[in-house]
Amino acid sequence: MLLSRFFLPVLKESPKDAEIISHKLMLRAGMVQQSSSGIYSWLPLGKIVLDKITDICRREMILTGANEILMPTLQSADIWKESGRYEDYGKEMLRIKDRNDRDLLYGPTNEELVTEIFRTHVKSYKELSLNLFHIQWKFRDEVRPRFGVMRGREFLMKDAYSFDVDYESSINSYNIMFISYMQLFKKMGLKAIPMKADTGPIGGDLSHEFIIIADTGESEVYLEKDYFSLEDNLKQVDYNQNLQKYVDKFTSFYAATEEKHDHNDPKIQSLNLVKTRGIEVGHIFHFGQKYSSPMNATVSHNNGENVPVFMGSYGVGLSRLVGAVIEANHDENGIVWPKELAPWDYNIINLKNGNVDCDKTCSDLYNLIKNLNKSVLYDDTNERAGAKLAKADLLGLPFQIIVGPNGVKDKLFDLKNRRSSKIERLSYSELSNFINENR
Ligand code: 5CA
Repeated sequence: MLLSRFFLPVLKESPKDAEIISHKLMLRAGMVQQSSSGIYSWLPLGKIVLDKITDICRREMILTGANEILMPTLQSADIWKESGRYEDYGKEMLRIKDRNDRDLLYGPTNEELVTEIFRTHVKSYKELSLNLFHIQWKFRDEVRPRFGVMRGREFLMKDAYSFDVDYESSINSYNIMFISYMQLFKKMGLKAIPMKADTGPIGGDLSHEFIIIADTGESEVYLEKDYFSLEDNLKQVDYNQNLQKYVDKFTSFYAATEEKHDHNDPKIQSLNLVKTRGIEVGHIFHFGQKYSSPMNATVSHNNGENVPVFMGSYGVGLSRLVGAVIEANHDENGIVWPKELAPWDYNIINLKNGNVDCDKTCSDLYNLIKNLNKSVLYDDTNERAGAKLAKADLLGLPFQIIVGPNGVKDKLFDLKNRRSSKIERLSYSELSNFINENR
């Protein structure tokens, strides 16, 4: 991508109304624009990252055997009256009337709608297990939308719903999702921690939040010191095997929020705990027959009896993740993307646009990188060198290749690693070897 052709409305000043660093950086880097309180337009740079996160999540869901569907944002109030949640949900739910005075709502979550789809079509245990997921915008009229896309009113969620004939197989489906969450966050280059959680308005008897560590996170967390070495050992698992032992292994490590646990708790002292902070990026629930009973979603068991189906639901906050990733990966100069989520792998910076040698060298490098199947952003604008370098740090691509008139004379290039800030001076062949090997 040529920067001169890319719509990147970078802000020079730090936005005053943004409270946290990820929100400030997302506005400065032209990733999003607020449209009204807690509601954002996604500009090209933000959209690229949101799509990368969404793709990784989607691919992992498909690996588990889940089926992708797409339910609408607007739902009929009738099914929510059936489940009993229409009144319970309170002011967080955006209620709408159509021209015929029918009650609609903008979905804050989809348990009811997916249960309605299920009960229309599935009648027998032979068709189970089934997991249906979708990726769709949600609306929750949060009392205090804040922190940009991290606590929005409109936000993008991946939500999956499992259906099983009995409790045991339903727990197995829950375990599959639990492990797939560990995998998908790892594939995003993030370290996620599962934590036992309250079930809130979704309900049920079993629930875990997945949080990623960031100093500025909303929840205080105690974490077993060796936890991440355990996570590092998690290879791609076979979702057909019994996953209970993996889940037990992860949950045997003690992670707890401060509110729920006492400092003097002997369990905390007996383990090697580190105090840190985190952001909730996923939440899974097992609620059995909570929706299937009132909504009469039953299947025939192999003993001939009809039973309400056992369900769980599994959410990932895709738009929240964009903010959370930045919250966990930045320095004083800007964003530092994990390589898995970087909008491009390389950033070529032409320090003297218009200089024939610089222009030629940069466009050769640009073609070389593309031919090696790596993605590249080329700053071919006429801005001054200092502003270009600052912008490159703000955008946070993993590697910068800095091309100026002096280096070009000697056929030498500066390769900067954004995370470590280390700069190496390389010849053209050293640079092309580096790009080739750094897959
Ligand atoms: N139906 C269940 C699971 S599918 C559900 O709605 N779970 S949830 O309420 O925990 O939401 C799932 C995830 O969406 C959360 O873990 C969080 O990452 C994200 N999320 C929730 N509220 C917001 C919000 N206001 N802004 C941005 N992301 C949010």
